[in-house]
Amino acid sequence: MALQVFHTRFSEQLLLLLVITSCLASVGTVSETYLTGSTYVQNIEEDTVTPPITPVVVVNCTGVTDKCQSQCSPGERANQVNPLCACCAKEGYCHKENECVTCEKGTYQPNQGQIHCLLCPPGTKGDQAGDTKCTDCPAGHYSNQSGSTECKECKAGSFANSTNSTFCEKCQLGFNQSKPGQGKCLPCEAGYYANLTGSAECKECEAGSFSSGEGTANCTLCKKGWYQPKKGQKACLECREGNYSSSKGSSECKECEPGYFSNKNGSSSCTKCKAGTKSVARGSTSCEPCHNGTYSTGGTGYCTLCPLGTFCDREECEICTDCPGGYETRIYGATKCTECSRGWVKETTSPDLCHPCGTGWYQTQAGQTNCIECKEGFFCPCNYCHPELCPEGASCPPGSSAPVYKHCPKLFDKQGDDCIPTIGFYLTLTGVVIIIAALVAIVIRRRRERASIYSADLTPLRREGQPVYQGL
Ligand SMILES: *[C@@H]1O[C@H](CO)[C@@H](O)[C@H](O)[C@H]1NC(C)=O
Ligand SMILES: *[C@@H]1O[C@H](CO)[C@@H](O)[C@H](O)[C@H]1NC(C)=O
Ligand SMILES: *[C@@H]1O[C@H](CO)[C@@H](O)[C@H](O)[C@H]1NC(C)=O
Ligand SMILES: *[C@@H]1O[C@H](CO)[C@@H](O)[C@H](O)[C@H]1NC(C)=O
Ligand SMILES: *[C@@H]1O[C@H](CO)[C@@H](O)[C@H](O)[C@H]1NC(C)=O
Ligand SMILES: *[C@@H]1O[C@H](CO)[C@@H](O)[C@H](O)[C@H]1NC(C)=O
Ligand SMILES: *[C@@H]1O[C@H](CO)[C@@H](O)[C@H](O)[C@H]1NC(C)=O
Ligand SMILES: *[C@@H]1O[C@H](CO)[C@@H](O)[C@H](O)[C@H]1NC(C)=O
Ligand SMILES: CC(=O)N[C@H]1CO[C@H](CO)[C@@H](O)[C@@H]1O
Ligand SMILES: CC(=O)N[C@H]1CO[C@H](CO)[C@@H](O)[C@@H]1O
Repeated sequence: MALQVFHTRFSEQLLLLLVITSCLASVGTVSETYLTGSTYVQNIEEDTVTPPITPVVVVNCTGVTDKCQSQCSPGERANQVNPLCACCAKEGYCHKENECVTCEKGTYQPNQGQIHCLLCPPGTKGDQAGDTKCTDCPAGHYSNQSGSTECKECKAGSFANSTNSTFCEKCQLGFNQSKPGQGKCLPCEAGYYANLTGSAECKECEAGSFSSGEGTANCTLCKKGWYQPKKGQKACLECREGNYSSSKGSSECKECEPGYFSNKNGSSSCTKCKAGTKSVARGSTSCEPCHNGTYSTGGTGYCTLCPLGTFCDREECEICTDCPGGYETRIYGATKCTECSRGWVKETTSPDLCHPCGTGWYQTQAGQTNCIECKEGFFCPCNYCHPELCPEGASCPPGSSAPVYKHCPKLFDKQGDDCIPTIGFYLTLTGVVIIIAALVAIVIRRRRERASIYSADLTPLRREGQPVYQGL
C-alpha cells in the first residue's frame, strides 16, 4: 500500500514535472503537445485497466473550447498552480478534440481533471451517464463484464448472496429458488427434495419414500414393512396386521396369502400357518385350527377331510390316523372309526376297509381282526353265524359252509361229494316215460273211437228241411 501510494505520488510528480517542463518549453501554446505525449498516453491506458490508480492530471485549458470551462470561476484556468479547477472539474474529460464530454453509461470518473473515463468493474454497473462512481450490484444480481450498464438478475435456481457479485451460484442440493434475482435459496420443505444443484423448485418425494426434515437432497425409501401410497410425505406408514411389504420403497402393503398370517404391524413377511391350522382369507392376522375330521400340513388356506380309512378325533390334526385292526371308516372326514360288523374283519392298522369272512369262515363278533375257520364236525352257514353241528349221515370237514352227506339216495352213486344218477335211474326213468306214453295213446284212441260211432249212426237221419231227433 505504501509502495502504491509512493508510486502514485511519484507518477504525479513526474507528470507534473513533465507538464511544467512542457509548458515552460512552449509558452503560450495549447497543451495538446503533452496530451499526445507517448509516456502519458501509455500510463492512461494502464490506468483504465487497473482503476482507480489515476494520476491527477492538471490540464492547461487555455485556448481549449471547453464546455466545462464555465465550471471554473470566471478567469480561472486549470493549471499546475490551481489543479483543482481543471477542465471537466466534475465529470467527463477533455476529449482529444478539446470537447469535454460526460462519461458514458458503464463508465465513471471520480476525479477531476481527468482525460479518460474508467470502466465500471465487474460486480458493479454504471447505469447513468456522468457517474462519479459505479453502483454495486445488489444481492441477487451480478455483472460479469467491465463497463456493465446494468446488473443482471440471477436466474431462478441460482442466487448471489452479496453485493458486487460477478456471478450467481446455483442453489445447493436440497435447496430451491423459484424466483429470479434472489440473494439465497430456500431449503426444500419436508416431503420434498432437490437432488440437483440449481433447482428452481423442489420435487415431491415419490410414493414409497419420504423426507422428514428440510433441505433434503434425496428422499429416503420406506423400509421393509412400511409403505407410503402418496407423494410428498414426511413419513412412511406401518403395514397393518395381516399385511406386509417385503421390499424397501413400497407404495402399498400386500395382504398375506391364504395359509399365512401376520399378527403385528410393520411386517416384512407373513408367517406360515403351522400344521393343523389354516387361514382361509387373504390378509389374515391369525390361523384357525382344523376341525375334527380334517387335517392340514401347514401353509394352506383350507383343511383337508380325512381320507377313507383314516380319522382325526380332535382339533388341529397335522395328519389323520389309520383305523386300527377291526375298525374302519367308509366316509371322508371321519372323527372316529367304526367296528367291522359281524362276519367282517380287518387284520391290521391301515386305511383298508373291513372285508367279509370267506365261505367256511366266520366271525360272530364285531370289531375283530380275524375270521375263524369252521372246525371239523361243524358247518358254518353264514359268515356271522355260529358254527352248527354236522347232521347225522353228513360229513363236515374243516371250513364247511354246509354238511356233506355220506350216502346217496337209491338209483344214485356217490362220486366225490356229489351223488350222480346210475343206469338204473335212467332205465327207470325210461320205463316211466314209456308207460306214460302208452296211457296217453290209449286215451287218445278211445276218444277217436267214440267220435266215429256217433258220426256213423247219425248220418242217414240227416234230411234237408226235416228236424233231426237226436238219440232216436
Ligand atoms: C457472463 O454471463 C453470461 C450469462 O449470464 C455468460 O454467457 C457470459 O459468458 C459471461 N461472461 C463472462 C466474461 O464471464
Ligand atoms: C455467501 O456465500 C458464500 C459462499 O456461498 C459464503 O461463504 C458466505 O458466507 C455467504 N455470505 C452471506 C452473507 O451469506
Ligand atoms: C464493491 O465494490 C466497490 C468498488 O467497486 C467497493 O468499494 C465496495 O466496497 C464493494 N462492496 C463489497 C460489498 O464488496
Ligand atoms: C434425481 O431424481 C430423479 C427422480 O427421482 C432421478 O431420475 C435422477 O436420476 C436423480 N438424479 C440424481 C443426480 O440423483
Ligand atoms: C442422492 O442419490 C444419488 C443417486 O441416487 C446419489 O448419487 C447421491 O450421492 C445422493 N445424494 C445424497 C446427498 O445422498
Ligand atoms: C391391507 O392391505 C389391503 C390392500 O393393500 C387393504 O385393503 C387393507 O385395508 C389392509 N389391511 C390392514 C389391516 O391395514
Ligand atoms: C397396529 O397399528 C394400529 C394403528 O396404529 C393399532 O391400532 C394397532 O393396535 C397396532 N397393532 C399392533 C399389533 O400393534
Ligand atoms: C373335537 O374333539 C375334541 C377332543 O376329542 C372334543 O373335545 C371336541 O368337542 C370335538 N369338537 C367337535 C366340534 O366335535
Ligand atoms: C501556466 C501556463 O503554462 N499557462 C499557459 C497556458 O496556455 C496559454 C496559451 O497557450 C499560455 O499563454 C499560458 O502561459
Ligand atoms: C417444495 C419447496 O420446498 N419449495 C420451496 C422452493 O422455494 C420457495 C421459495 O422460492 C419456497 O417457498 C418453497 O417452499
